[in-house]
Amino acid sequence: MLSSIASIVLLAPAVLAHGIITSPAARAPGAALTSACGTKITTAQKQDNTSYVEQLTKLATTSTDYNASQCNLFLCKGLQFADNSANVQTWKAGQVVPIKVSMRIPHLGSANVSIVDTKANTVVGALLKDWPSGYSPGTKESDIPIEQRQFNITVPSGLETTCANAGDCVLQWWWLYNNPVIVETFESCVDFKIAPAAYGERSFNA
Ligand SMILES: [Cu+2]
Repeated sequence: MLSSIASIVLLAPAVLAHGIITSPAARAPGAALTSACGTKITTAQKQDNTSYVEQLTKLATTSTDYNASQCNLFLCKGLQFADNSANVQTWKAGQVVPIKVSMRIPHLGSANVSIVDTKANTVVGALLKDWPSGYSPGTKESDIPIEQRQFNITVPSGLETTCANAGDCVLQWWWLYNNPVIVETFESCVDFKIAPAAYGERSFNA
């Protein structure tokens, strides 16, 4: 009894943050994260898979093993493809993909879903979902409209080259809480590649 109370007290400081893609499988911390971003950032993300970017950039300033050239905390929170290579989705242009997001605590803000070219670190094409405001209202997860937590995206065409290989592109869910005193940025990434169009689906110039 006493020991269980003690462990609750010990766990209390690890406040859980708020958001992550729960389906398809999103990037998670592993050995590649440690080598790119360092031990502190990896431990923080292992303790809380919904941590936010600003917690991690703060840890980076005191991490001797943080490698800025390998760790971009504003792309997938620094999480690495090598730690998620077993969970690569294979999609085709035009395919409708259901996405599920969990937000443990709502924070009214903005959000979007995009495809990011990971080498160039740029969004490719149009946003697949865009909530410029009004995202994640309320005080508990069930207050958040279901269409903000479970939605479909349609895989765009024209990515067959840019996103041909796993690791070259991610689907990134991005959620920003930006009030006058606190900024919290949440990111969660799904690895995918685009399957080439089947032979009969290709168009040729005669
Ligand atoms: Cu918060």
